[in-house]
Amino acid sequence: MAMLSFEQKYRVRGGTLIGGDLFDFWVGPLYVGFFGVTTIFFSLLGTSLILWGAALGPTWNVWRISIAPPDLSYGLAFAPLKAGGLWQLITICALGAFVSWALRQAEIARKLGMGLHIPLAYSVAIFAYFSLVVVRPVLMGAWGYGFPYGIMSHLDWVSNTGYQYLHFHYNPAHMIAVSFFFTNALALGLHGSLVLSAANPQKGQPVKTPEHENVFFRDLIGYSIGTLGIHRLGLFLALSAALWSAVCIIISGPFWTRGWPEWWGWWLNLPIWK
Ligand code: UQ1
Repeated sequence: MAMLSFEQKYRVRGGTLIGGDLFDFWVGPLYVGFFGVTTIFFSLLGTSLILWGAALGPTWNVWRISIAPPDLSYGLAFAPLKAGGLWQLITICALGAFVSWALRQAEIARKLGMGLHIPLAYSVAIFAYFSLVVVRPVLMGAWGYGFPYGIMSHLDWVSNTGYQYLHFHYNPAHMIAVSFFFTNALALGLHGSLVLSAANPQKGQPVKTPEHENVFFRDLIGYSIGTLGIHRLGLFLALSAALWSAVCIIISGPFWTRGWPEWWGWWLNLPIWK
């Protein structure tokens, strides 16, 4: 079916999560919806607050602009705008925009009768951000544990937070997250190259089918996970990478306050060495 007639067939009312027909229309190629409106609202407001925060700051150098969370002394209270309150409002806007975007994905998926895999996957990315700026700060008792919004400043935050635990690579959840990130890159590298190799045969040859893809991997390693399976594996690896990233930072502070190398003392302390 040509895309235009396909779109016409599915550009129908319904599938919305809230508000019935309200905002249930398209602008050009884009679906609007209630959550399209809230996405635009939070994005514009959040971006304006970032620009305001930048205007208050000492520099317009894009690398150095930074909007910091409140001082730790404010605990979990609201801070004055110029002392971290802007960071708090920007965080609310960011979460409002991200969650609106996920719900807009869900509405579009419902309209098309598709599964909710995309909003679910995107929600895991939102959860990783939520872990850094809400879950961990709340567990630690101060918004000041959130990371600053700036290109260099957030890198400094990551570095400093890592060194607080002496050697963050000894964090077992960090190890698992990194392993998932690398395995995810391996899987996408294998998949992308396999699909392109099948779609780009030698001159004059017909494009190859998934049978060829299966046989390639059976010849190579005796196993093919299949065309659907590789996408299930990819989604699992990607979501696991983000979830273990969230775990590794949430446990750092709220559940383990010493250096991460010391955590491995459990191994040296096993009674079998006595
Ligand atoms: C694979 O087996 C497969 O099925 C045909 C794909 O689908 C196109 C792939 O992209 C890849 C990479 C594989 C091989 C992967 C494993 C885990 C054996």
